[in-house]
Amino acid sequence: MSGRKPTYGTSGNGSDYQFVVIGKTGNGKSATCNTILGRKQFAIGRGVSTTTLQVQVEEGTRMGCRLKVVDTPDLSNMSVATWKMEQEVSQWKKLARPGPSAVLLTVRCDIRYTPEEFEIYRQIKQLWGSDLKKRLVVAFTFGDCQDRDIRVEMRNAGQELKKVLEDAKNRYIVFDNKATDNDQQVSELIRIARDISKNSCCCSRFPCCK
Ligand SMILES: Nc1nc2c(ncn2[C@@H]2O[C@H](COP(=O)(O)OP(=O)(O)OP(=O)(O)O)[C@@H](O)[C@H]2O)c(=O)[nH]1
Ligand SMILES: [Mg+2]
Repeated sequence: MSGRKPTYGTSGNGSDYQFVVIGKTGNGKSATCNTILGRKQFAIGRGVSTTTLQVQVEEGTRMGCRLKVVDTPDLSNMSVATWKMEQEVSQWKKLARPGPSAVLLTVRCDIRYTPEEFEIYRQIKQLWGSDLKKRLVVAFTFGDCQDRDIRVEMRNAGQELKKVLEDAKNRYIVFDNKATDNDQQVSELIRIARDISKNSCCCSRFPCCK
């Protein structure tokens, strides 16, 4: 949490797109970060216990774009005061400098989205502020475990998940973090981040935005 030092990885000369990955423990936040960077840089959980206990930042280049990825702990696992949670969330934003292009909320697409999970999202949203909705993308993980059409699944989703998708302006991406070839998932993510950046700032100085 805020008292702990974040883990920094490779420190590059700036990035074109920054991603902050949030969500419930075990939903595949760290695995998604690895998929984005295309290498195993973040520790993945094996058992029932929480793996990521402090924020971790890593950078890399994919599809000609310099990417920064911020992996986060699940705040609901940390029994700390609200003001400390506020500090933690503001640290995530700072670490994603110059600012997150997209915030990826990991949601497993193979199991039911629960009110408890919605509460985790609601709490982060409250701490983050109104900027979150502009950058929110639902990252459906465990895509390899879902053989039904995700669009049909979303139509039949409960109120909570529908609300999250509404906040995200229906931006979503399905991740199969077990796939060995993940170029298509990453290029889709970069396309979404580019759209968000174009709509929220003038960033034509970045090669990826032209
Ligand atoms: N089959 C499948 N397994 C996945 C996928 N993504 C993650 N996993 C598995 O889910 C488990 C948890 O993944 P993590 O990435 O450690 O989850 P996390 O959200 O970072 O969890 P914490 O760090 O504990 O908060 C691991 O066993 C992963 O291998 C996926 O897309 N498909
Ligand atoms: Mg993790």
